[in-house]
Amino acid sequence: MEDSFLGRFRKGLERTRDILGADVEDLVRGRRPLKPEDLDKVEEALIAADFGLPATRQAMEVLRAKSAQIWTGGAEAMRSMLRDEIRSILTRPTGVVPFATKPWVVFVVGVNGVGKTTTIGKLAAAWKAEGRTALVCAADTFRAAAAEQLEIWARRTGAPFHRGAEGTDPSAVLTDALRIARSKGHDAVLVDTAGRLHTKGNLMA
Ligand SMILES: Nc1nc2c(ncn2[C@@H]2O[C@H](COP(=O)(O)OP(=O)(O)OP(=O)(O)O)[C@@H](O)[C@H]2O)c(=O)[nH]1
Ligand SMILES: [Mg+2]
Repeated sequence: MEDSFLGRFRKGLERTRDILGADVEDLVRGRRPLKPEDLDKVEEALIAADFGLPATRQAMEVLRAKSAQIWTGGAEAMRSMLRDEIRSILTRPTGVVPFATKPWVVFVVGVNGVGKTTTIGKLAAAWKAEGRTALVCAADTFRAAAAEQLEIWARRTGAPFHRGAEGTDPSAVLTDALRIARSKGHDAVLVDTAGRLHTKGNLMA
């Protein structure tokens, strides 16, 4: 495992670490005002380190606004500034109270094969054990046999199941599922969705 997966993972991050550790830190080590050329170089280094454009833009805004702090505090100030910024972005959304609505609707989304359908089976079983009923909705109308796989989980857990015909609009399937859940008084609707990359903004919307 170490050699195959973790080893490869570490190796994959090496380039990012080298670029951020050497190139970027060298630029801010000198304790002097950051010149526009320095900032351009930092931007290039972040892109080369696979930060991606949106994250790089965000990081550059912070670095530009706080370049005076970097000037006095050097590389360590820059590191802690970026660390704080990342932490604040990762703050959990507040106000999410499970089962605050009836039905409580949960969309399970993620990359293909990551375990969405299995997770729905587990949630349905766990909630059933707590005395709640969750309607399982097959909104993956894209991949062949996706609904059948979900139906197996619904049968195993004794959860009510709703699907549409293959290729139909997922939102139509969901609308029907919500209507059923409301009329039967189910506590939750678990929505299985077609696998997609989280970076595909149009498919996530
Ligand atoms: N080891 C392990 N395997 C898991 C886990 N969850 C799911 N799997 C396995 O991963 C494979 C894919 O799981 P699915 O639940 O079908 O994944 P999915 O995200 O619904 O896949 P798509 O619908 O194709 O996008 C199956 O062989 C599961 O048995 C887990 O927590 N641990
Ligand atoms: Mg699935």
